[in-house]
Amino acid sequence: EQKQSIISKFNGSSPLPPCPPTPPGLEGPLRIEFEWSRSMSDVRNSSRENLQEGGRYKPLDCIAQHKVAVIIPYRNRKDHLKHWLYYLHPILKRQQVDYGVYVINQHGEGTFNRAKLLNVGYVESLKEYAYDCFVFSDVDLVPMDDRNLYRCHGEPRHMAVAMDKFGFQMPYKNYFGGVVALSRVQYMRINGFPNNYWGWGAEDDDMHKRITLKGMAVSRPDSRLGMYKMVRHLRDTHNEVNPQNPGQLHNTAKTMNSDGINSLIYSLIKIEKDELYTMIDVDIHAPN
Ligand code: UD2
Ligand code: MN
Repeated sequence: EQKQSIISKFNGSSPLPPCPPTPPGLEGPLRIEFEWSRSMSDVRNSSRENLQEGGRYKPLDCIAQHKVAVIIPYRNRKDHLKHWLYYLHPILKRQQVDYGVYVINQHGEGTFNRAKLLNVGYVESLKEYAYDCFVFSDVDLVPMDDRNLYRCHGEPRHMAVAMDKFGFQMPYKNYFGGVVALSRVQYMRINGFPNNYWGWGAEDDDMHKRITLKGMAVSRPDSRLGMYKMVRHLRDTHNEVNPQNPGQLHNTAKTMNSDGINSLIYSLIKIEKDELYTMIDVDIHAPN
């Protein structure tokens, strides 16, 4: 009987069952430690199992109900990426997602633009596979409970609701930073994210505004499941606080239909397939 099912699994005659709504192998609360001695080869050894090139994975024994591109805005954070990969690959596998990890590297030394990099990740990941859900995650955030599922919901989802750096609370009511998940339909409804928030701040508030302006609500896990650890860090160079950014929030209603995924312009430099991730190196035409 078992042999028969193993044979049919490989000759394709009997399709795999859909994965169950609640993944069976979750662990719940996790112990997360950002060990400074962890090396990239430790990370490869613990994370590479059953991955396809570029950091892609599909459950082996069922058909995933969610095709998720995980998109990370990035520049010069090798150390953080290492911790992220170490923890997230095993978690995403336990969550039975059909996923790919896309690290969107801002080329050059110009002013950083997190939201524009996320837009690039959306476009570039869709060129590879028919993803229906996009999780946008900072490189320095690791969930402390694997029941916080990396998938999309009926409303746009804010996932990082209880971060250690904010005392495991929301810093303010409409906070939408850190890690969020939007379906393809939800993302297109808000015309993606803004392209003109250069430097640090307020782009996450603009995303939240876009969502409510289009009549959607934000869904969140409860604060116990939504706990996160952030790797401690200083503000990066070329990502200084931009005091112009908050003022732009007054114009979101006017500009969001013309600034977003429909006005995105960038130059692709290189796509590099690592075994644990796909690195998209991109020139986003930053001011200096
Ligand atoms: C907060 C929010 C973040 C975003 C940002 C404002 C948290 C945990 N996150 O992050 O979602 O809204 O404020 O812009 O509160 N990055 C690089 N290289 C750089 C600069 C940034 O890789 O040189 C990426 C990286 O993924 C990083 C993210 O951008 O995690 C956000 O930048 P940050 O970590 O410096 O900002 P932080 O922690 O204040
Ligand atoms: Mn951070």
